[in-house]
Amino acid sequence: MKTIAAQPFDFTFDPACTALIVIDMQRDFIEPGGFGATLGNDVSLLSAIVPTVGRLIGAFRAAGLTIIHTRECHRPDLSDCPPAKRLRGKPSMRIGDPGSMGRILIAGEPGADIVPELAAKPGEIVIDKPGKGAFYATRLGDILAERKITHLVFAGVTTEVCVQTTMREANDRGFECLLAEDATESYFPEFKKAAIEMIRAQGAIVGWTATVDQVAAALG
Ligand code: C5J
Repeated sequence: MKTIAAQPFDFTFDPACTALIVIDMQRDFIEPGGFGATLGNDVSLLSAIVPTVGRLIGAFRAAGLTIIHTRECHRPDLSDCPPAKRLRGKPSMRIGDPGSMGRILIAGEPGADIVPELAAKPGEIVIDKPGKGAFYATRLGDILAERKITHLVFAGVTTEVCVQTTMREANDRGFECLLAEDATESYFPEFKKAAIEMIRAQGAIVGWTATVDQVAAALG
């Protein structure tokens, strides 16, 4: 067993039963011209964490542990995209529209892919998800059960949307969850801060938080 001096108290885990889940580090959220930018966001906030997420992935690779990458994207015919999701708000382009990195948030398009620096290596799992939560309408739950995973470390974007939603889904399914706080980011720094605080409040009501250095030190 390993222990991380996490917040709000120590996080103890068996590495063999622990997986890293990297949420939606996709070009559509991180690079100019993608979904995040169509919503009026400053994507440079998100691109800044790419090296830190890379360090966390490297620590899990070095330890030979399960690594799962998710991508928020939809089928080309949009049959898995609720009209409410596509039509909400006033983005400059909607899901499925042609953009500078292909159709926005569509599976197989360049924009839906993970940024090249963090691309999955052979043996790592990539899950395409139509929702904000990675358990909804995917095989994630089955994959974790097959591998006897009980503990999850989270990274990725955005903290208060897909990362927090997936952590809450995982928490309700009985997983012990830790968020690597410097390997996640939001377009809204105040939302990231609030999400981290609410995750670990009330005795880790959703989960724990720690830095990448702390996680890497425990795995090393
Ligand atoms: C959003 C995500 N923010 N991956 N997606 O729409 O958090």
